[in-house]
Amino acid sequence: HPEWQYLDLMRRIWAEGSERVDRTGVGTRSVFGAMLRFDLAGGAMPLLTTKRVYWKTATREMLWFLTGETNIRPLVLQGVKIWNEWPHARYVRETGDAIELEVFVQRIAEDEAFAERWGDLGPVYGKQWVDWPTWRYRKDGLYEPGPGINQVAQVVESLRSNPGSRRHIVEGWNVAELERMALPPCHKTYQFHVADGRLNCALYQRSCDVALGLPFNLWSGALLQRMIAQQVDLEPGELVWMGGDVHLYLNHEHLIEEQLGREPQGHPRLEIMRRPETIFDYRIDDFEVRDYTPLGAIKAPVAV
Ligand code: UFP
Repeated sequence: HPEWQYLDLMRRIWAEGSERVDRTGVGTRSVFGAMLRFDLAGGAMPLLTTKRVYWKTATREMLWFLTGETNIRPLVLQGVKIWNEWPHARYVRETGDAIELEVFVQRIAEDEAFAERWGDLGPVYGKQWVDWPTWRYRKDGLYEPGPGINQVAQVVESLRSNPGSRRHIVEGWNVAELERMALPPCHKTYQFHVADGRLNCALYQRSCDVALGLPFNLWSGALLQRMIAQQVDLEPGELVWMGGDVHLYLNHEHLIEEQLGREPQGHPRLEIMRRPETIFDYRIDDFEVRDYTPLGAIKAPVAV
């Protein structure tokens, strides 16, 4: 079962990882450099079955990326909570007003002006993917903003017109803008590759929280691959996931021990119910997961 790759990675990091103090102060065990491979033929997805993964939440996030949006408000209004901690932490830090996370999120939902001021994550994934900023020089020697680059649209176009290319890349790591991002991109590079009528995808993740982040990142990477494959009329191929600093937080011990005692359950598949006009026209109802009978969810605190 392909999920053993995930469980083996988790086991290895917990047993052999180097203990290090990380940015969050929580502490991790970490290995540097890891690879997982998943064959998406027949609709198979890297959706963990040893605990329930909220794939609809991850799907809503992916669709939000594709809109170019960087404010958490549209996610909050859909009940997606995954990005809430970051703007909340910034609000508390910058205003000194130590309001509860729930109260902060409620205000983001109800007060559009407040959301405008405090709900933005800076130029994170969505912005870089579909509107990478450019600059051009004016005659007077000053420069002004040029048209943004839609990397996702360009990759779809290049996969159609020049499938053999080795340059099908969507990049999130915009060095000049890192400082303005709430979190520099973790799943920073996607490369696509066409062979034998199949669309492969390599995903490079510089930093990976194996317990809480990776289950989402695997689903989302495969989802993007599936949507793009559909748009360019190719069969889904392999997802090759590569991690840089691949770690487990020390306060996730209960999750790790529980999950490592479990075994994979069946083979979930993703069905895309419709073929939208473009890569930007997918909706949450277009996705259905079949044969997903996971073991129960395991809660653990996210390190901010
Ligand atoms: N993280 C993930 N996947 C993501 C995401 C964050 O694993 O998609 F946005 C984790 C990795 C790390 C932390 O534990 O969040 C980011 O911290 P840093 O920027 O210090 O690497």
